[in-house]
Amino acid sequence: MGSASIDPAILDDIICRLLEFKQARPGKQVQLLEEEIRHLCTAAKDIFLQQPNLLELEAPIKICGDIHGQYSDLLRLFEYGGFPPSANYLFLGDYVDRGKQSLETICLLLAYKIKFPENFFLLRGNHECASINRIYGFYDECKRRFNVRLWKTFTDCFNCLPVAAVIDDKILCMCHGPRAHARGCCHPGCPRSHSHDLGLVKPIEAGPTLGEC
Ligand SMILES: [Mn+2]
Repeated sequence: MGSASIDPAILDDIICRLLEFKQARPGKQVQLLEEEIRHLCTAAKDIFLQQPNLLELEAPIKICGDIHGQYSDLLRLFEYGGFPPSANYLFLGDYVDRGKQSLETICLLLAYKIKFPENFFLLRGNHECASINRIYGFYDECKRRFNVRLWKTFTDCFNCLPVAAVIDDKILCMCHGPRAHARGCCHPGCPRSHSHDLGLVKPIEAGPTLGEC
């Protein structure tokens, strides 16, 4: 554990409050304290940096796509698949933007990452990038519910997310698939010393522009 670790009782309490949403009316907000969210970001960042940029995982593991701030969908997904750690999870990225509850979504995911670091995995999506989530909703949600400083703390954390995973040496997983990564790194700001070029696909000189999914 790094210096940024969270008291396990506080972590459990954060998860508990985020899950109270299940019994609440749809759209209810769970407003954590700013300090708690900062702790989630720094503790999760520590774990991301301790683990490789290309994760080597084992089946069985449930693979989940974009949540995009739809917190009730995230909870429904856990209701179907089992709440961690009853099942192992790999999320492919795009946790924030577009939906109304990016903060609840990313906070629960980071909290589970900290609680179950070897059973719960998060990849970086193109929306876990300041230049994208500045525009598509997450910045505005952080500013409205907290402040811009907190958004910058999330940026520091997102910059350390791993970009890809291989399951049982067979299944390659990354946000939007290899084509999205073919032009080179789409994750500026990453402090990792090694390249994001996974050597899997040739860079495309000219081709259709990939949309923001
Ligand atoms: Mn997306």
